[in-house]
Amino acid sequence: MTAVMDADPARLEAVSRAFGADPYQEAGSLIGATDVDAVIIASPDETHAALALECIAAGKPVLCEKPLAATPAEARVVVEAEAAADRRLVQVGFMRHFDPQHLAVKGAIERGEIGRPVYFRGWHRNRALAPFPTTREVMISSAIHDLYSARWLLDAEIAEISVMGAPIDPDRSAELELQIISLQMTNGALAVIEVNRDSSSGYEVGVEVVGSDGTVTIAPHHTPPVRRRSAIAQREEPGWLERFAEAYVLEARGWVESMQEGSSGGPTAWDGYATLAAAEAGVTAIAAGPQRVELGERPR
Ligand code: ISE
Repeated sequence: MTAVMDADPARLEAVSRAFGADPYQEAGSLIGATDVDAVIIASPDETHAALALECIAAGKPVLCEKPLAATPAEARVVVEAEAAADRRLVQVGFMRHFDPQHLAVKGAIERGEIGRPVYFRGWHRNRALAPFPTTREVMISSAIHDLYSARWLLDAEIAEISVMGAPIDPDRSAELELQIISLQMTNGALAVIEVNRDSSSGYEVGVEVVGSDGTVTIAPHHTPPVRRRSAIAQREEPGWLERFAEAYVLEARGWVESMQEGSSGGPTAWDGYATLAAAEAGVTAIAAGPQRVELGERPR
């Protein structure tokens, strides 16, 4: 890591010193630096699109944390800018794409072990963490991962989204921290996703795909059960950094290797746009009922 920029001077100093990376006060000068070959964007969501566009303009590959942009329209501008550059430059940080447990599910589907996938069931449970999320953040910051997984594992776009929401502890927050999302996919498959931002236990993400000739369910990721004094205990991870620690490393390593090999893997700018468009439609659906997801033409 040759350079780092952070708006927090103390954190910038600490990371710069820990990794021997040149500290930058401003992102544009980091992106333009001659000894910077590629960029990871892990800044606040509303800065993602502009920084990704700067990377594309500089011709530098970029791994951009989700969401790709603050709005689908901004994400579409990134998609078009990459298409105009006529080379794959953008990967979006849907790290479950690199999680071994999710890849095992994807592999079973690709080997035809369940026949034609017809139904995706997802669950995504977080422990309550301050600052507590708004209804919109539950969808855009959390459910966006599950929407990506449904698109990825069913190999189809989301045609229509419906959402029901409820507060979990109204005394703590009136926001809809529990959201049940129903999808109809462009290939006719269906999906139901439960997103819960105040799980009473720990952090858990699960997927199950039902096919025409079988069902595949993600293996549990918890530590092994311990039996003791007539009780069985299993430790759940406290949060996503622990649960997906391996996936984050595999994501970054795969991104670097794709650049070294000139290959292109992982979630694309289009994935970032299409998944965000579905999430935005989901926010609307909470109050307005089922929404069609209109993506427009995908650039060649
Ligand atoms: C967070 O931003 C993430 O990306 C995590 O993967 C997700 O589990 C969490 O709910 C989000 O807030």
